[in-house]
Formats: sequence, structure tokens, C-alpha cells
Amino acid sequence: MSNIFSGIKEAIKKFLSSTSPYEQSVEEFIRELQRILIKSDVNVKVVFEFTSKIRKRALEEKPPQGVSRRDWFIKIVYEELISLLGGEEELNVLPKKKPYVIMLVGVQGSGKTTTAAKLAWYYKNRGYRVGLIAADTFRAGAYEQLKQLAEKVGVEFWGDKGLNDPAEISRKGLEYHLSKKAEIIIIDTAGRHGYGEESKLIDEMKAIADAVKPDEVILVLDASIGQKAYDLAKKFHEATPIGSIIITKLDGTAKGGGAISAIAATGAKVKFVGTGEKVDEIEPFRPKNFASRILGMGDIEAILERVYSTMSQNELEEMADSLMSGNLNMKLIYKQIKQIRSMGPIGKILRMIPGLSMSLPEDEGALKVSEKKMDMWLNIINSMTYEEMEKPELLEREKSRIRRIAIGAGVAQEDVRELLNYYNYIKKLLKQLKRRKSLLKKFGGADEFLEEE
Ligand SMILES: Nc1nc2c(ncn2[C@@H]2O[C@H](COP(=O)(O)OP(=O)(O)O)[C@@H](O)[C@H]2O)c(=O)[nH]1
Ligand SMILES: [Mg+2]
Repeated sequence: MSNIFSGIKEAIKKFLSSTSPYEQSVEEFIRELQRILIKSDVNVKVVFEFTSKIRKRALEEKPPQGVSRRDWFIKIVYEELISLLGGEEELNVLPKKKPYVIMLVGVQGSGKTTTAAKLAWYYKNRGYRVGLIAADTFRAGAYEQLKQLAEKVGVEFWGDKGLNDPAEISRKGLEYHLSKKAEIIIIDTAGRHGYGEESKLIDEMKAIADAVKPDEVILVLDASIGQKAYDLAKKFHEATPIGSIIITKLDGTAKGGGAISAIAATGAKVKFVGTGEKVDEIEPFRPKNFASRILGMGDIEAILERVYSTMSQNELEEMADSLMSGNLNMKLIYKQIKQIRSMGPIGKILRMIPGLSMSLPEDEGALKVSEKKMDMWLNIINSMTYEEMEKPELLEREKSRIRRIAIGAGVAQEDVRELLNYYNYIKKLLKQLKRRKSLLKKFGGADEFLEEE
């Protein structure tokens, strides 16, 4: 009936509306998930590792206060899927050095030539001078195909129909592009082998790599090939430690399991995905987006939002406690600012302190800090010595410190002083609050406060 996308969405709906006990619903969901993934050609071993992680967490983890077990389970599935797909972090797709030589490998028809042009387009649009090399001596039209694409994108092209040694072509092409001051050089290879001949493909790849010493070897994988992608990705990753993967034809694939297998197969990271035949149909791979697509983000978005906002609420409360109990210094301010950056003004945190919300100033103006300013302050704190972070009072005593920090952070001395004022303001406020708190304790003050104790 279903492909991987609609199948998993269905399973989630079923899980959420099920009236069975939690443990039983989890088992039902996991069985369904295994069935869908295996049917979509995801490698069996990958499937069982994936689902047993989910099961373990689902049974062991206790959701934080205010979050239901079923909501928490959705979060677990979402997180495990992201981790299966390569983790939270996006790969940096910009070259680490110049010139940067990229070699594309992969079986015939996987999309190497198209991808070479797409990469050229992508990098050209980001200001790089790109050169293409046609090192596919096997397919008759390969030279013309890449040449035309190079013209279309508007980048330098090198090829020589008279030569038939890919390693020699690559070496000469490299020389040509270097003389043209290319910053990124992309080599399109033949990959005349079919699936099942992975080791021959790897051998050829090694021969060209020996000749040109590429900075990166990219395996181009067709998403629709399913299970075979797993073996190829695995062998590839074992053979080349500098490898990454580009998955093509993600637009047309109903199964999509091959992509997941390939990603999960190895430590090799997916860098880009191809989503169409045109040169601009390429995008950096984002595990989070892909996970959302598989789970049907529309359906689970509200749940995730609920879970994360409850969590940050709990975190806020913890933060309020630490503000009240800890000795205030710049490190603490740094930590707070970083967390507040995503949560709201410090007033919100202070209001969480039991029994004290009413003693905060009506006008929160003094507590409000714009995001831009927060970033600047983080920057300033980063320019302080450890000693200064521990004892910001040092800045008041020796003014030359303010000047040094301002220069280090690339801001005006005025800005450093403003942060110092903020620090002093929070410090004073906390002192007042603490005094009030102990008074309240002594004389059994506000009802609200008594309830908390
Ligand atoms: N739909 C779609 N087609 C693609 C994509 N990438 C490549 N193709 C098509 O796949 C076929 C083979 O591509 P080609 O670059 O010649 O593969 P090569 O043999 O590995 O060089 C061509 O018809 C391409 O237009 C993609 O991301 N999406
Ligand atoms: Mg080709």
C-alpha cells in the first residue's frame, strides 16, 4: 500500500489515537515501523538497530513533568530518526582550502555528470571560480554532455577526446584549471561498472585519486536503488576516509529507503541531495528536514512544540533557582544570556522565583535586552580573562581592562560599560530579592510564597 513517507505518517496517527496501554502501543508502532522500513529496502540490520534504540528509550525514559508519554515517544522517534540520518548538525559544504579538488565517483546512471554541473552551479553562485573536468572516457556522449552543462552554468571546462586514460586526463585538466586560477575543481568520472561490482569501481577510483590527490571524493548514489546503496556506501566508506555522499533523484523516489540505508550504512556523511534534473536542483542535506519529511512534520509539529516548550519552561525554573543561589559572576551571566537568547527576557526568569514575582519592577525596560545586544555581550564576555569573568568588579577598579576588552571584542568601551551596568543591575536586584525572600521566610509573608515552601 504505502511508501516510506505515507506509511510512517499512518503509523504515527495510529499510535497517537490508540487506546491500548502505552507499552503495547509502542510495540505495535515498532512492528509497523520495521515492516515499512524493510519493505522500503532499508537494510535489515539498520532497521533493527534503529527500532531497538527507540524501544529502549521509550521504556526507560521518564518524560519531564507536564509531558505525556505518548508525546515524549514522538520526540524520541524524531530524535532517533535525525541521528540515524547523520545527526543534528549540517555539514559544512564550503571548501576548507583553495584550490579544492573534488572527484565524483559512482556507477553509471547514478547522476555524476548532472551532479558535477549542479555543484559547479552551487559554488559559482557562492562566489567561487569553478572548473569542470570530463574524465569519463567510457561513455560516448559523456564529453559533450558535461561541456554543454558547463556552458549552461557558465564555468570553465576541460576535456580531451583524444585521450583515453582518465588519470592522465584528470592530471592535465587539473593543470589547466590551476592556470586559470580555479578555486574549486570538479572531476566527472566514468564509473562504468554496475551494481555488484563495487570493488572494481573502488579500484578505478583509487587509480584516479592517486593521480590527482583530490581533497574530497564524493560517491554519487541514486536514491531509488534501495538495498544496493547500503553495500556500495559501506565499501566506499571503507576505501576512502575523505569521502562524502551525494544522493540523487530524491525527487522521484517513492521508496526512499535506499537513501536512508546509504546514510545509515557508514560514517560517510551525506553532503548534498539532488532533487531534480535541472542544474539548480541541488541542496545541502539537512537531516532534520529529511526526518520531518518522513514523519510528516505537519502532524507532529504541534506535539514537538508542546514537548520542547514544556522542557524550556522547566529549564527556566531551574535557571531561576541557580540565579538565586549562585554567586553572580560574568560566567553565569554568559550562561544565562545564552539560554535566554532562545527563551525571552530575564524578567521572565526572575518571575519564576517563588513568591517574588510581585516585587519586580513594573516596567521591564531595564531588564529587556535585544538579541543583537545579547550577541554583542556574549562577544564581550568572551574577550575577558577568566579572572575578570569571576570578578567583574576588577573592571571597575582598573579602567584599562575595559579598554583592552573593547578592543578585543571590536566594540566601543561604552558597550563594555553598558554590560557592566547590566551586571550590576542584576546583582542589585538579586540582592534585594534575596533579602526579601529571607524576610518573607522570617515573618511568613505572602500566601503565594508559603504555598511554594
Ligand atoms: N529526477 C532526477 N533526475 C536526475 C537527478 N540527477 C540526475 N538525474 C538524471 O539521471 C540520469 C543520469 O544522469 P547522469 O548525470 O548522466 O549520470 P552519470 O552516468 O552518473 O553521469 C539523467 O537523465 C539525469 O537527468 C536528480 O536529482 N533527479
Ligand atoms: Mg556521466
